[in-house]
Amino acid sequence: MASLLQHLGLFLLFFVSCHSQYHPLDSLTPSEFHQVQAIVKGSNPGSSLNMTFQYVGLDEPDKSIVLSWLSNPNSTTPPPPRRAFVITRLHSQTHEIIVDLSTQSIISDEVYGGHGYPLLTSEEQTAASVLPLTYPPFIASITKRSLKLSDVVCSTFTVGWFGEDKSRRVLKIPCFYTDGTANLYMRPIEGVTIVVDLDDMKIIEYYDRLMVPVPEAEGTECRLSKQNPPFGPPLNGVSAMPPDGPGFKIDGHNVRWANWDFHISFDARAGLIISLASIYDLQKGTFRQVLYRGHVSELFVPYMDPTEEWYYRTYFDEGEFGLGICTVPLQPMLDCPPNAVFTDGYYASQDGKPMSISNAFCVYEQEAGRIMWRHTETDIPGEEIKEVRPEVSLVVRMVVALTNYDYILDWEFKPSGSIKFGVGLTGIPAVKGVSYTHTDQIKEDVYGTLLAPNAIGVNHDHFFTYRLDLDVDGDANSFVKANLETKRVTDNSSPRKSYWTVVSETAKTESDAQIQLRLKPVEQIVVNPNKKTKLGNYVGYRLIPGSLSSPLLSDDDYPQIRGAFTKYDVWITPYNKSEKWAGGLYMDQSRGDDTLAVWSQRNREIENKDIVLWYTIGFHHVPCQEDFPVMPTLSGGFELRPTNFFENNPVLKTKPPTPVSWPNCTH
Ligand SMILES: *[C@@H]1O[C@H](CO)[C@@H](O)[C@H](O)[C@H]1NC(C)=O
Ligand SMILES: *[C@@H]1O[C@H](CO)[C@@H](O)[C@H](O)[C@H]1NC(C)=O
Ligand SMILES: *[C@@H]1O[C@H](CO)[C@@H](O)[C@H](O)[C@H]1NC(C)=O
Ligand SMILES: [Cu+2]
Repeated sequence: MASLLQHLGLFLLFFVSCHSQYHPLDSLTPSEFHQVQAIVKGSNPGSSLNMTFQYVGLDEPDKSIVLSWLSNPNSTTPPPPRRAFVITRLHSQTHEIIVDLSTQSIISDEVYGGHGYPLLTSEEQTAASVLPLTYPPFIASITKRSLKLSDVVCSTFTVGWFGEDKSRRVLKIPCFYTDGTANLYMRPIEGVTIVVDLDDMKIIEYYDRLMVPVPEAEGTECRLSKQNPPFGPPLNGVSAMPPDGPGFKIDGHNVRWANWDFHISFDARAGLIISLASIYDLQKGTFRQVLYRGHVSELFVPYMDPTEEWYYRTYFDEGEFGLGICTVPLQPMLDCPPNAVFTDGYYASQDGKPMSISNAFCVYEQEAGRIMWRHTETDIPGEEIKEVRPEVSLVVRMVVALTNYDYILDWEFKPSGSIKFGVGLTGIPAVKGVSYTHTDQIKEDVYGTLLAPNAIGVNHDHFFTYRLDLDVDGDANSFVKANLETKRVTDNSSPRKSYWTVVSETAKTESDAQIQLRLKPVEQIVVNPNKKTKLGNYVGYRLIPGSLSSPLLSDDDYPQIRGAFTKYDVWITPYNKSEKWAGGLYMDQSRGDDTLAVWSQRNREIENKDIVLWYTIGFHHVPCQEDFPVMPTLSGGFELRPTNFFENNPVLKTKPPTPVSWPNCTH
């Protein structure tokens, strides 16, 4: 423990010492949040009390400016100007404001006139969620159900868009019963619909349509302190702090480990952003670019129950609630192993002041018992060769808690050049209260699985869309589809009747790169068409997809119009700084007019250009009883893997790690 604290101390030192010389992609600092708050409020002295900050973040400098500044760190040119992008609401209007921090001034302030609304703030959700508790018709509904008002807790759900011409900023308020449990999501109070107008902060619609029993509290607890014996067999923790401290260095927001170098930053909407990932090439004696910037761009979670109380539950969690805002402080030793180092994150409260999330990310070296490579050779007489390299990788983790669900999002950097993206789904499945207590009673479609008496776990999907601005050995890249095609042998030249071969095709425009993977055998490679290996192969990185779950909603269904960016597993777009959010900048009640699917209709050229890879990893979730009352993590992921990027195996000359010598332990 002492050494853990030392490492944290070391980390803080780095952090402080680098404050003066910030990196152009660093997230805003607490002091910068305060400056933005003062400048924006100062520009509206009369109404500053009524203004709400829906989003405050770094206004990312132009890529060309960042790259040229970074390539010449000793030049006298000043770093790109620090700017903040701010979205406020004032007098029922959405404002987009750009603040220049070097001149402490507002560069632009425009009212947004399009469809959709910005990220919700935590404060307005809290304010909306307590309104029912003093609303007489709701109190009557609770009394009618013989429930105690003091045990009712309400939450906030976004309402989606279902073809309405006019919209107001509203939320729906679901309520739950906590009598006898802390697992409120397992005790929904069904049948009541409450709509709150956020601009006026009052209930504008209320109806109580049906009486359904609230599922029982029994068996819903997930706290260890509330469990009774018998307990499961114990699990021994095996990981330990390496005696020499971590093998990585965090300098400001830059992480350096083994052959990797990258930058981490925090954003209220995206959560973790990885930038400027490059890998050291032992043969070339230099770092080579892989990824300019990468993050989750949207998280679409539509439920499959079309009834009055459930149809609208089609969330776009990132654009509506913010993966950063919902990031939870990681618990040392539990969420991350003992050797982890933690960093904090900041976002703006509704009032504009910085809110801190301590331990928002953890960084740790992982020795997971995997083998990096090995070979055994016994065919040489008198000589037996056994070469093994255990795998050690570096993980950056964040955990996002979106009401009932918890998502574990990992970036794993491997010395072999791969980046693995891990997605873990855990937490509490959303259940619907019903009258049934046994499946024998169910005669119609109930849109899910009975998980407990009176509780249906409703079917749904989780689609994580990643935006990956790959710069493979430079920013001019192409996208190659290497199709594996069956060839027939027809001329009797071989006893074989068939084999498969690779037929490569370079995507010229965006439509050539829209791929529905399904069962198609295709290798998808982002290559640099201007760089070849010594043997003449184009240097590249290929996408190894994860679980393939394409949307099953019809194209004309409203949630699918808004989530049209999930239609293809893979899209490629030419780089455009403003095309960051796959579902659009204003996701709440969006109408699907600013999605990746719409931008791509321009069918722009993507060959030998700075291109962005969009990849969606999806999960269809049919709940099962093991998900009750809290579900064991369901894991998935995908990988970006060097493909003819290096001249040969980049970890050929990696030495096995020195065995850890345990203190107080004799061999
Ligand atoms: C601020 O909001 C309050 C309540 O909504 C309203 O009464 C007041 O007039 C507003 N102030 C300004 C300056 O618009
Ligand atoms: C930048 O300046 C430092 C200190 O003067 C020097 O050590 C370093 O080599 C220089 N780097 C480049 C790229 O010129
Ligand atoms: C960048 O994308 C936006 C949104 O699709 C578009 O309006 C704009 O014209 C694009 N800019 C360039 C330079 O292509
Ligand atoms: Cu799920």
